[in-house]
Amino acid sequence: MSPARVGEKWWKNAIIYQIYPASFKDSNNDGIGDIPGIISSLDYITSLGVDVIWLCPMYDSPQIDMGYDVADYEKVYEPYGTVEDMEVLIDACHERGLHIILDLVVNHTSDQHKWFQESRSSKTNPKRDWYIWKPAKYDANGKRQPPNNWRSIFGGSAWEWDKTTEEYYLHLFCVEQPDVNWENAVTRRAIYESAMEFWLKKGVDGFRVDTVNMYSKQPGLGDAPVLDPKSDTQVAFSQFCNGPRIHEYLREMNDVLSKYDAMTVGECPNTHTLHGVLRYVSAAEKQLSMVFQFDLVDLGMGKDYKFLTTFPGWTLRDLKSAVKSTQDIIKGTDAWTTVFMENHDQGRSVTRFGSDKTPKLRVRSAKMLAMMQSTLSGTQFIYQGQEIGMVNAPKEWTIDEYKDIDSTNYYQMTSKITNNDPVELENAMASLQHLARDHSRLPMQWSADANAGFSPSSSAKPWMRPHDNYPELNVKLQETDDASVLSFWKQMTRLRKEYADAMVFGEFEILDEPNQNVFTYSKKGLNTSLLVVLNFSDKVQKFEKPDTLKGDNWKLLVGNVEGPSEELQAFEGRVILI
Ligand code: TEU
Ligand code: CA
Repeated sequence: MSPARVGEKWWKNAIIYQIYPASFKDSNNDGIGDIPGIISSLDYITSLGVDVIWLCPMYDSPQIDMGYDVADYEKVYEPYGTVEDMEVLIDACHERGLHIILDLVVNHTSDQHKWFQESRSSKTNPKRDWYIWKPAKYDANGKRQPPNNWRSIFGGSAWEWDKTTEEYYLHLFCVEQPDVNWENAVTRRAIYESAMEFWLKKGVDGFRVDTVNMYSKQPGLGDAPVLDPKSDTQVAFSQFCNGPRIHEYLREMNDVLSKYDAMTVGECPNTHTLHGVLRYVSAAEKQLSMVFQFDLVDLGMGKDYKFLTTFPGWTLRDLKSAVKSTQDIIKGTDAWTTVFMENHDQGRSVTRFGSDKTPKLRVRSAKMLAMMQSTLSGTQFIYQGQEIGMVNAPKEWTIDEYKDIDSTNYYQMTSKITNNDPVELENAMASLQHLARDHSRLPMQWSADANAGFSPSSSAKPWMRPHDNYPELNVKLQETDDASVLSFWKQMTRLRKEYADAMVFGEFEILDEPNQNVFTYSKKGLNTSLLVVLNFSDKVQKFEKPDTLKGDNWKLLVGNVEGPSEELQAFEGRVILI
């Protein structure tokens, strides 16, 4: 990796490739991706021009939330492999000059973790206070009620009644994911040792930190404001995101991480002010290297509940302002930012922000999005399959193909509330087809062989159905095609290194804010300047040349249409060097 600016941290100019172990590559025909499968794909990964892999949770887990419910931080989920396999992977990455980061999931554990098993066993157990326990409240009719009205992120109350000790415990996510009590200093130490230092000592280079802004809850755990009077639970982000002690905790955590010079990228949902984000990522604060802001990936989601929306649910002006809010974090500050459009919690970006209506538009819009991602400032993240332009599951697929708890909860809730109303269920399916997390979890499409080449044998049955389009959309086909999305991404990662001054570190400015079809922005580095023009519509648009392009002081660095003309074709993009 060529550092673009002297004295900058290595991770600023890095491109990080995210791997979802269950869906990446199966080595032993059980239909589940595994660590040996990742090891065997490292040459492919390095061929993309990336510098780091981020591995989603591979820890021992009952997999209620696909490993984000950790039962033991120091063990590997058996179908994925062993701790020894992880050691091999870490070494194999380092031999190739790749860094490797893991997912740090410490807002909650699985209810199968031994800490929780002890905690729930009695009120006097020494680990009782390691989780958040509260007695019931009783309403006017003497009926038992949860301690407050918080809604879980997966729907329903965030509190679960536990019969053994007759108290409720808090779970911001699913029932099987009890929240850890971060106020207990002994618990925090145990987390640092077991979840962080165990792996740092084995050589991992850092962590993606799950739900990093939820550890500190508002003192007293009071009710959230009632915004939805018809419901007995309420959206409660204001009560559990960015709580009063969060920055103290993160500084303490950083004391441990800095002993290993580890990088961190924290997940920072529901934090919408510049000031709020800066508190996590300003270098002077010494908390996190960078965070994921959700402005862009939340586009089109329902305000109160993500599935309560209709496709596409956003305008280009919304997208511009979402991009701006992540780019402005570094303007005149000591902070750093990230660029991403996909991860394991999102639908595919081509479906959401481009077009998957025809193969031609799919390929072209995937390349246009690659141009946008590659020219924005910050550390860049590519999610497995994004580099070949994978798209959401087909509209015809029924709920049986959806495996994620977030999706199945929503469908079941709709069916219960509406008494199986066919129209409502059809709407629910339309929402899932748009926004379900399942889309990013379909098996990686390696080849046109059976099951997309995900498992070695054609008789293996992948844990999720491969997308029907794999015969024409796969790595093998694209590797030998210069015009493929994959070849284009490789070109963009090369250009991003070459023009890091403007692409990675440059100052971002929108030039056509009111335009609802075309997104034009400039990136000014210390030595180079770029102009990026992206037609986000499926129609021909006028190319409004900005003043900077008068004369012959510019050249087209890259584009996605043969012989660009005076007009912009549907989903055409151009990156121009000035
Ligand atoms: O996600 C946390 C999060 O805030 C959301 O992205 C959430 O998954 C989404 O809103 C649900 O609709 C992280 C992980 O990325 C996710 O996979 C886990 O389920 C979650 O934490 C719990 O650990
Ligand atoms: Ca396997």
